[in-house]
Amino acid sequence: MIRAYVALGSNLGDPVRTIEDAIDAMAALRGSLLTAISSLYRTAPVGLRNQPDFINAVVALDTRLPPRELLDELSTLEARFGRIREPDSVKNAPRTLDLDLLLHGDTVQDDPALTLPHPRMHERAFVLAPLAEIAPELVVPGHGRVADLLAACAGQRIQPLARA
Ligand code: PH2
Ligand code: MG
Ligand code: MG
Repeated sequence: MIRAYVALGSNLGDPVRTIEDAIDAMAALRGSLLTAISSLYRTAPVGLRNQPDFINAVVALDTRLPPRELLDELSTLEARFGRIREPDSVKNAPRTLDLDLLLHGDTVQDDPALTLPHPRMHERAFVLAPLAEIAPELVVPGHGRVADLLAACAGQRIQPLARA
C-alpha cells in the first residue's frame, strides 16, 4: 500500500455538507483505505478573489491504485458531486467539489495529465494547514517539511471550523 494525500475543496451549494459527504465517499474508494481526516477549514479564495470562501480539508489514504487510477477515481467522484467541467470554463472558478491529488508516496512526475507533488501545494495555507494536522513531519519532495512550509504562508486567511 502507498500513502497518498488528497485535498478537498468546495465553495458552491452547501460546502460543509459536500466535504463531509465526499469524505464518506472516499472511505469507500476502490483499493484504498482512509487512514486520516483533517478538520474542515473556512478559507479565503486564492487566485480568483471575487468568489465565496471555500471549505477545505485533507485526507490520507493507503492505496493500491497507481497515481493515474487514483486520479480517475477522484474525477469520477467530482462528477458524482455535480462538478461540471466546461471546456472554456474559467480557471479557479467556483466549484461544488474539487479533489486534488497532492502526493502519492514519494512519486515525483511532471506528466501533463498529473504533476506530483501537486505543483502549488507548497504555497497554499488552505492545503498545508489541514495537511500539517495529519502529517506535520511529512516532507514535500523538492520543497521541505509541511510544518515549515505552512509557517511561510502566514498572510493567508484560514480558520478551522468548530466541530459539529
Ligand atoms: N482552489 C483553487 C483556487 N483557489 N482557494 C481556496 N481558498 N481553496 C481552494 O480549494 C481553492 C482556492 C483551485 O482549485
Ligand atoms: Mg482540481
Ligand atoms: Mg484545486
